[in-house]
Amino acid sequence: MQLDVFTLFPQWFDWFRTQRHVENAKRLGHTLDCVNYRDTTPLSGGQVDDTPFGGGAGMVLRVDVVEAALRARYGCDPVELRERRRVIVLTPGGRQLDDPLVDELAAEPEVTLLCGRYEGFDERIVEHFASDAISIGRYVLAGGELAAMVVADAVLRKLPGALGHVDSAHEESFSAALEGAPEYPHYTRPAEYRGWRIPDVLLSGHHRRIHDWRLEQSRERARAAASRDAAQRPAAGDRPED
Ligand code: 6GU
Repeated sequence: MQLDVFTLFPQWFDWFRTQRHVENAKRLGHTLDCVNYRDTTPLSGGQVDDTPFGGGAGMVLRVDVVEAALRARYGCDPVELRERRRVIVLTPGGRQLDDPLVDELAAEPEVTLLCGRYEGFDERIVEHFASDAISIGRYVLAGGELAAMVVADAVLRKLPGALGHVDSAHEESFSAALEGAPEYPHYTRPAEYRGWRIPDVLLSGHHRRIHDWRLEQSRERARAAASRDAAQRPAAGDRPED
């Protein structure tokens, strides 16, 4: 996969690149490159954003600045680019990231993540240059960089060979192998600590029973999460978006 991140803060990704699975992905031939919008801005003084029409707080990333950055990188009109490449804007109102979406992105040969800053993007960027808009949850971050790292982390670790053990990304939380449920509990030595014993079944050496126990634990966690979410969710009609 060729993964490109457009940002005003490429140096924030220096730490991210040092992670084992990111280094492994690169060794396997995948790429992670950061592009600074400021390097190709057509505006003077390195300007990349502007005040919002209609007034209001904050600054908005300009559409001409993003077009220039995409053209310089891909050598084509960004309106056409999105037909052949996933071009994703990171924005709190986007489609919420989940395991199926991560799998979908991990199967793409080319992905571009566009980070906004301050009040975000001129909407024409979203409308005309992006193939997708993604959010990492229902809260607001100061910019898209941390969200881009979350997406990149989740996607890169899914690439075959990026994790040490081949099965590590197979039977994990929210995977199809666990019916989309959270992962079962893990234990390691010591088998007893302060009187807290690990479940006997895990010491039985009985693979079928261990598998069945784990699947049942996973299902139980899914049920607990569902009832917790139902209890937290305001009743229909009380939600601000209703
Ligand atoms: Cl993708 N961006 C920002 N700024 N805030 C967010 C987000 C993205 N996802 C959740 N909150």
